[in-house]
Amino acid sequence: MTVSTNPSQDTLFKTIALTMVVTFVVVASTLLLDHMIDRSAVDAQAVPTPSPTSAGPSPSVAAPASSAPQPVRAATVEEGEMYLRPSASDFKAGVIVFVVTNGGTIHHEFVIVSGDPAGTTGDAPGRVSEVNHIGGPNGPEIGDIAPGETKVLTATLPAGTYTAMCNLPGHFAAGMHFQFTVE
Ligand SMILES: [Cu+2]
Repeated sequence: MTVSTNPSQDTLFKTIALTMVVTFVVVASTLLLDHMIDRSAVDAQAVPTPSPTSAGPSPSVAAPASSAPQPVRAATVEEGEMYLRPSASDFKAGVIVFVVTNGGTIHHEFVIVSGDPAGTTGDAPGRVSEVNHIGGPNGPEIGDIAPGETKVLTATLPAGTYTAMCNLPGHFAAGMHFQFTVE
């Protein structure tokens, strides 16, 4: 009884096992073949693609990005003696964030006025006028940034041309300003 059952079970198991192995091998080889065909197809496509890309389409793709930078909503500004360097100069109208870091060795400030104050007279020698301060005399500025300090200025600006500057005596004239546009 047990002797006759065991061989038939063995045969059944062997059949199942063989079927599974054959199925596995077929599936695996099919997948492997598919994979190889896919890869060779990709490789075959990949070979001609780079040469046209580097020869033709690549410059035309890069051209719009470089000729027409997208306006942004935030920028970092590095300032020091005697410079003011923004990471962007074309902004999108609305809330704009300036993250200003004083990398210099003396105190500086960060003031935004509309237009170009160059050549105007401020309230003290060596300063330019801040009459075009956005939103009134106290409109967006960071009055004091210590050496090594980073401060954030958030301003809501409509479309226009603006000047950001440090208006400590002599600093504007020394080069601490840049113009930017909001569109
Ligand atoms: Cu300054």
